[in-house]
Amino acid sequence: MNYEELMLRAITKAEKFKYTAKPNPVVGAIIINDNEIISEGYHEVYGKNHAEINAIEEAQKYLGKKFQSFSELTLICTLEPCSHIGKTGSCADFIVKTGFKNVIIGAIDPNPKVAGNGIKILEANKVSVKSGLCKDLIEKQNRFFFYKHKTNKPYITIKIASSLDGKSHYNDERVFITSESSRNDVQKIRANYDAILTGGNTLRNDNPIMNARVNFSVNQAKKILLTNNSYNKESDFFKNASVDVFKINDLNEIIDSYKDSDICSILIEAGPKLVNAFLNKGIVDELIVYKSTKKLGEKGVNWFYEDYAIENYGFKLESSYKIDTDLKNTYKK
Ligand code: AOF
Ligand code: ZN
Repeated sequence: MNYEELMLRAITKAEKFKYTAKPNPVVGAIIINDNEIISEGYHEVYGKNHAEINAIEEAQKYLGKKFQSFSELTLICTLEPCSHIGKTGSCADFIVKTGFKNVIIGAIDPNPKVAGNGIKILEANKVSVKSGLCKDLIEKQNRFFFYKHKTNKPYITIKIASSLDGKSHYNDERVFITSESSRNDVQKIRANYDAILTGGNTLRNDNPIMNARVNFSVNQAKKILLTNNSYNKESDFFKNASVDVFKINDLNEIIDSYKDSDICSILIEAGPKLVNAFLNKGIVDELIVYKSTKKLGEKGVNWFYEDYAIENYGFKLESSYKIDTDLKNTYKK
């Protein structure tokens, strides 16, 4: 059978679990004999079975029917089987114990707990391993996960809504700047991220919930609150959520504290002060600006105080398109 076609099938089908597997990567595994697919498995839900385990458990139903021993079969998996005992057991050990002799791997797991150790376990137990098939595609598919482990920091995106004249809000009154369609688009963006960060001012002024209100299943993001002042623990932000509260001012220290956690991406939704403070630190990777046709005028609070501020922070426009009457601009470094 064609390994590349099968790898592409595993990648495509794994994508379906993008929102429920996060902050873990999406992973697919396919078990074949010479002429047919015996079973498939996916990492469907964070904290639950890894892809290989689901595929092996499914294949066990056909033992003695479609095949006599696992040594006759080949396992194709998009990510290197894990070597660590995490929320579930080690996939590499389980593959050896099951009796496989042939494993085809897409990308090497960049998680330092694994990082080649899965392959070592397989090879030490006389399993033939080939890796690197469709590697680039898999790294792109799990871009936050690979970014985190390559750079030792989560991928950070700031999302703002701006009036045509570059304002954020009025000090004394709450206004919606962007259209309903843009606000629905934000819900989908939130669904992609592992954590959502805001500041005390936004919490006190807007009482936001900041979860992803979408019509599909999502492992909701962790919430992060940065504040030096008192806040209402009963506010909507805290409902059904795991919230980390920081009273420290060093933004690098806050982001650094996620180095060894599962969090691979953070979406910042905050006001101009905190947004500019993050941009000044140079630790932001992406900036999404929803720009409306509405003007707030003199009374409005500026997002930035200089012309070309976004460019001066080192960002380049990556994409720009209309959502209803708004413009969605995405900038990257
Ligand atoms: C695999 N197969 O399907 C996935 C893997 O917390 P745990 O125990 O679920 O482990 C999560 C880590 O395992 C994750 O960071 C990544 O290194 C690896 N993911 N490995 O063998 C899978 N999802
Ligand atoms: Zn595993």
